[in-house]
Amino acid sequence: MEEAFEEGAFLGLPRSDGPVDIAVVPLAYELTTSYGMGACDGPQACLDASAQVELYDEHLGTDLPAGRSIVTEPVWEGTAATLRGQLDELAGHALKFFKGDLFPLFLGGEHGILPPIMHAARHHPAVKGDLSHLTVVQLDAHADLRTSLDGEVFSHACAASRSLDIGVGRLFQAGVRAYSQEEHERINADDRITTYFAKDTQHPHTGGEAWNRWLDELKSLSGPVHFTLDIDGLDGALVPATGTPVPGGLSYWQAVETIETLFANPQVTVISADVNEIVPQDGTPLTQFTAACLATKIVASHLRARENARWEPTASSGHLEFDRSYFSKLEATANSAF
Ligand SMILES: [Mn+2]
Repeated sequence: MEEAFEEGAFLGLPRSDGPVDIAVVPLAYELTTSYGMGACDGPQACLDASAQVELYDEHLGTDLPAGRSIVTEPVWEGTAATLRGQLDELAGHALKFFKGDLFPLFLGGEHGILPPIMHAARHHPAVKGDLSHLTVVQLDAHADLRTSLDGEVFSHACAASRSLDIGVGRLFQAGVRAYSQEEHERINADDRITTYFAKDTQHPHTGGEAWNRWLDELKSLSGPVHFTLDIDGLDGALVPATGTPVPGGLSYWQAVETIETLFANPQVTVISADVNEIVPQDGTPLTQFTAACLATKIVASHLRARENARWEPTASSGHLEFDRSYFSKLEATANSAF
């Protein structure tokens, strides 16, 4: 059966009436980019490229949306005058998708979107108001564990450190191959962080063993998980237009295996995901198409989790008060707090 096609929507899927199962949430946020620019236009480029992704999923055995409702939200853009004001706006926008009734897939935008998404995730019923219940699984070339970059504590280079600082319980990273001494020291000092370095997992002779340890790590996780995919975790050849492409990264199939293994873990509920640092590539759609393929893999893996009763809608208690000026208030104390 030929479905209607909607220009600019994820996989070209038209909006349907009734309850939403998956919300694709584009976030045009780019305030702290340090090298290549263009992450602001990345989400729409990824949505446009997704029109060329095959709808058939071999694990589902059917075409997406597989009888489900996948809705593409309008592109979000911040309007506040300050960076912290925009983080508060972004968190307020993300909050709508953390009621437990649907699965949100955020498309970025620079990696600085992660802390406000985490602040909103605090309100997911499975997280119960306490981010220490939440584990973040991150694929990234960078550790994103700096204290600050260019004087900014909410830089994309601090996405993981700030997420831990605002309360995230555990962090598992792979693909990491560009990091500072300070970040290396934090990896060693902070018990909440487990890092698999690309020099080990991509080693030409012993990489397979290290990679299997990473997969075992994913299989041993439990509880609610947010998956954050910085596309520069992939080898730079696959995503040459991303803000900071780095050689020696993960293969496409390693990213796929990470997604499939994580979503297949019966002890884990993946409550949300983001694909970030997407930048439209001129001349070839390779960067945004790679991002679109992996976003599709996330969606298919979530639907498979539903099929196998590993994800069910949960009702929000709604009692927890949301702090709409959380990041603005941190501003005054940022230097001392972090
Ligand atoms: Mn990153």
